[in-house]
Amino acid sequence: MNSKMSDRRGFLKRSAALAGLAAFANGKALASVTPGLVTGVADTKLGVTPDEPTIQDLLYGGRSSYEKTIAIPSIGTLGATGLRTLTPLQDTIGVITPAPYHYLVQGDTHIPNIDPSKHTLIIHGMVDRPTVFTMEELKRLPSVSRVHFLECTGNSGLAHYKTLLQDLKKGRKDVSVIQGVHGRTSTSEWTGVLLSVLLKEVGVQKGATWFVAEGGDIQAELHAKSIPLAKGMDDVMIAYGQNGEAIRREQGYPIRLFCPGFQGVCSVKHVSSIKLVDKAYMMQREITAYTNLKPNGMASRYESQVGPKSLITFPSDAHKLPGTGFYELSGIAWCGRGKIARVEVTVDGGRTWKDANLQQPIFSKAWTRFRLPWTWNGAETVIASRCTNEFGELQSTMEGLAKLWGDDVTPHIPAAEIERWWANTNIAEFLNNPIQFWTVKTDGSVADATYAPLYKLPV
Ligand SMILES: Nc1nc2c(c(=O)[nH]1)N[C@H]1C(S)=C(S)[C@@H](COP(=O)(O)O)O[C@H]1N2
Ligand SMILES: [Mo]
Repeated sequence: MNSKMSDRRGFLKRSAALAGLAAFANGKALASVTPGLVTGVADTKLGVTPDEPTIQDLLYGGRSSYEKTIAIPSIGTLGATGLRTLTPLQDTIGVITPAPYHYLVQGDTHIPNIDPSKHTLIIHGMVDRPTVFTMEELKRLPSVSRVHFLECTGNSGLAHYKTLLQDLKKGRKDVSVIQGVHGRTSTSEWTGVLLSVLLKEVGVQKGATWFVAEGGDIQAELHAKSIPLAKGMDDVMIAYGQNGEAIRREQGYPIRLFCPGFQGVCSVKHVSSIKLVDKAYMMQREITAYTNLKPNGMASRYESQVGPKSLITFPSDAHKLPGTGFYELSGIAWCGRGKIARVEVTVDGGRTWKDANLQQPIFSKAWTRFRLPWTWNGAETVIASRCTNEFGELQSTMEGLAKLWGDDVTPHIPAAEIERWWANTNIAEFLNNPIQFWTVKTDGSVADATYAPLYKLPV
């Protein structure tokens, strides 16, 4: 430090002490501001006086007014019941989703603002000591922090693509395939108590094989979900923290059940009751919704784990490349079972695949950021990513997935048949993890090349 600088610091210290705090920040509400913070934040000589926000705004922070990215209201919201927002995947950086960008699926138009001092969690049913836990009690127990994705069961479904086309037809401008079709997933660091810790406290009785978790929010239909007890004993968490702060109201304040790697509907927000039982309870959200209709007319239920999945987020259809030359292709890969082991990228329509660099550390059941240097020569080309998890399971194409789903119920399925099911039923609606192809056009614009060729029916 040179002497001029140390002089200046001395001056600042002295002047703060002399002038008192009111000299800073144009006299804005300072009562709750600590002296050190004011000196740092508001002193014009340090060049950090905020233009727009008030000191109070800065106490919780705010982004630059030049940043415009938002989690847009879900496609097809007009007329739909419930609240939904979509994560802006096209603008994601790294692997953590800031809470304001976390997607939202609320089965009701009501988001409760629960007083944590009044909220409790009861664990009952087939247990030795039925127990009511207050928030204070939960927070005294040993905790864990883990980075995990959450994904809505319906994410990437063909039904969302159809809705997107309808919205575009109505003149909506803010929607893209990357956000509109795929934006029901986010990744956060979740902090809480493992359910296994609580189950040990209450003593699980012999014969208990499932538990039913219920949300404490008042909805037209109660949000309740049956989960296998084995999952509960493994890595299910009662989470109260999200990215280093209290879980957001939209994400289930003050606590949510968090079931890593399982479809989003299992992660019951505002959880207030866990009942140990000896069978799945066939709740509304596992029988009349979130089931996959098969070609033979039978629906499969309790399909829970998200398959290996990846998406190139840049460039995607929300972007337009400004010209030829160097770009870093980037995207996210995740799976409900373990870690992502490999992501391959094609820039020539699938003729050749190159290994992308994976961001370290790789978390289990979490987004993994991948990156690959790329020089675009200006010619039209098709790009895509495909991932493999640590068990060697490879992400498939739409066609591959349809065969997989159909295999055990019918013999060979001709492609035309598959298309007909997609058009007429919700066969491909849930737990979709197809390879997403993007066409980079000569003008630099990017278009979806997975859903568009399949969905040929009138909107
Ligand atoms: N209490 C309650 N829990 C809920 C829901 C709900 O509507 N109410 N929606 C479920 C669904 S379908 C999903 S995908 C996730 C969404 O969680 P998020 O809104 O935090 O993204 O929460 C699940 N848990
Ligand atoms: Mo969901």
